[in-house]
Amino acid sequence: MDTPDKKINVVLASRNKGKIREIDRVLKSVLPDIEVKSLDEYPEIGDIPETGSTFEENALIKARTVSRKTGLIAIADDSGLAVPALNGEPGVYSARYAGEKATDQENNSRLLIEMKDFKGNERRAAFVCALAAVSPGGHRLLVREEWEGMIAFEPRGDKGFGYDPLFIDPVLNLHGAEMSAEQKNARSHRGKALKKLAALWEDFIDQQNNASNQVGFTDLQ
Ligand code: ITT
Repeated sequence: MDTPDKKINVVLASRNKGKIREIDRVLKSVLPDIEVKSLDEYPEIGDIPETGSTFEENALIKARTVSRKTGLIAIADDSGLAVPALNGEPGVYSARYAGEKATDQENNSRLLIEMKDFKGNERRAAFVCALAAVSPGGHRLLVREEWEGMIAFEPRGDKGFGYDPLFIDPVLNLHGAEMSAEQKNARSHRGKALKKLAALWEDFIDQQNNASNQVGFTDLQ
């Protein structure tokens, strides 16, 4: 009798509900062999200080910390909005642009104020997403994707999260917060990064399996 393949447990190292919803949905379709556990199952893991100066560094910090504390593979997303005319701000500070505990609405208001005199190309922006997967043995997988668009003068839509109400996708000509989950995942920095991660996943798992077999072998010598 065939036994079904055992799913690989993976912890999603995020407490942002908007991100979690999007990541869960895409992972179910691109990596059906993994069981995604929530950080809520590990209340002892407190806030993880994001001390890096790049999205990649912060994604690795979050994934490494959660993998060490749970003994499982962890996937972390560090993302944000970069406006070239604001020298890349809010960048890695996107979640706290209007202050340490700022709401999405407060961050959006600050962005509109900072950009109030910007016209045309000065309103160009890109969402960036760095995704890191780290295994307890220290193997890592890191990918990055971007979503280019424009910042509107007024918010629109009630879907999504973060800066979605202000971000206009030039292809669909819709604000992020007006898009269905499918539309956003097909266009977004996160949707594209998740697909890139899925394409590299098998090699990542093989690497860590080979390494643990080798450890077993050396232990016997
Ligand atoms: P975790 O670290 O727990 O995952 P966080 O919200 O602190 O949650 P980040 O430091 O990566 O995560 O900050 C991401 C911020 O960037 C997020 O709070 C939004 O303001 C913005 N952002 C990222 N992706 C977005 C998206 O798809 N749509 C709208 N805003 C987005």
